Amino acid sequence: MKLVVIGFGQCGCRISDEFARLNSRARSQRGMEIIPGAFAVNTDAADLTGLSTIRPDYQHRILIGGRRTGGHGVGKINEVGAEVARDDGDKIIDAMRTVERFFESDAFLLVGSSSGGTGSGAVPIMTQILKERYADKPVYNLIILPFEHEESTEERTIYNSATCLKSVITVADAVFLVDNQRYVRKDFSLKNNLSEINRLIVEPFYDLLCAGEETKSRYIGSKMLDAGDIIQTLTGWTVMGYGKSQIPLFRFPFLRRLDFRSKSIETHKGIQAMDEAITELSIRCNPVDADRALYLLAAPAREMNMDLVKELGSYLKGMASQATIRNGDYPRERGSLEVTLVLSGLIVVEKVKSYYDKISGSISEIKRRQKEAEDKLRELEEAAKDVPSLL
Ligand SMILES: Nc1nc2c(ncn2[C@@H]2O[C@H](COP(=O)(O)OP(=O)(O)OP(=O)(O)O)[C@@H](O)[C@H]2O)c(=O)[nH]1
Ligand SMILES: [Mg+2]
Repeated sequence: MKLVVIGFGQCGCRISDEFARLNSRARSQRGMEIIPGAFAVNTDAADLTGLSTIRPDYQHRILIGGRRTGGHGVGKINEVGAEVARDDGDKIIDAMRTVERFFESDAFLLVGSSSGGTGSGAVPIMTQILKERYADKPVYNLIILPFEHEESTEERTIYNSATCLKSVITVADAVFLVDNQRYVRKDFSLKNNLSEINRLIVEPFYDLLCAGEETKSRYIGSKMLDAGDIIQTLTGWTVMGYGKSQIPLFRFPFLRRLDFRSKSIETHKGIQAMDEAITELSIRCNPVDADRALYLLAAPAREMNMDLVKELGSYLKGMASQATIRNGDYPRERGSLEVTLVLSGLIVVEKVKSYYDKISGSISEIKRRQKEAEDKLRELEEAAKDVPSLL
């Protein structure tokens, strides 16, 4: 499957940059293209400069809201992020259209944090604009939820998240949720931690996107997972997980045949990887609430057999009992057995509900304060009306 990835705001742009690296990896390791376009859109010029892999021209790194924000971001006011996207939506599409491989994709993926200003406001608006323009292509969102400490120190965090989430779920074909807090690893410094988190967020897309683009016969499994399977699976609130277990690099073939235990070892390793994928889901949720699920098993061809694929299916069915489950196998690298898992159409996501609950109690107070701030600003402008200007 080929995705055009568009990041908005600092968080979204960095993750889009990570997708650009994923594509370089697919090209060099597997000779294929999975991200025909990776773009970065921001109201902050310095953040755009700080990226490393997305091409540095103005068609790939797109500055919006120039006159309004002076290239310095929207200061966490996501209404302004939304307005700027509405004003500059055509500019974004025009910039991307000039990139020749823009049309080669199966779907769009728009990325941003829920709690900032630019990404949180721009992702829903651009999703709506893209859906109107390209009715035949699904538009997916990947939304990053804030760390716990940000929720307690910054009131806008919850407000932005709630308004962003309510908006994206009404326009996008599916919304991948990622909770930053789930990725906190205490042994990294914050900056490295964010890069490491971004790498972990993007990693599960690697096999998933590559599997359907494979053309070499030795890498084609008995059930190939392609863009159609993925598109059929994705709907509404969606989470991803990824698990890996190591397997011995080499075992004598005659021993493998004789050893009645080897089959159970493979099954055990497979279940272990599936279990990790479920435990490490990108946001806490209960698989029983999923309407659809998909898993991809990637392992050396000799380790893979239909029994193993079936075992994994029944294991998952035991947990996601309401879900229609699709699957695929992908004969790949030696030494490990990897499971990529997608749960979609979730009917309950506690974290999302908690944002809605938290702001519905204080919505009138927040609106009152917003109005007060706007009134004060207007008063100041009014008072300055008769003061001569030096400009
Ligand atoms: N995973 C991850 N989270 C990030 C990254 N950068 C920022 N965040 C999170 O994103 C939120 C802040 O959003 P930003 O993307 O910085 O905001 P923005 O969209 O640029 O909006 P403004 O700066 O207000 O114009 C916080 O919750 C951060 O923890 C990143 O590289 N990776
Ligand atoms: Mg910013």
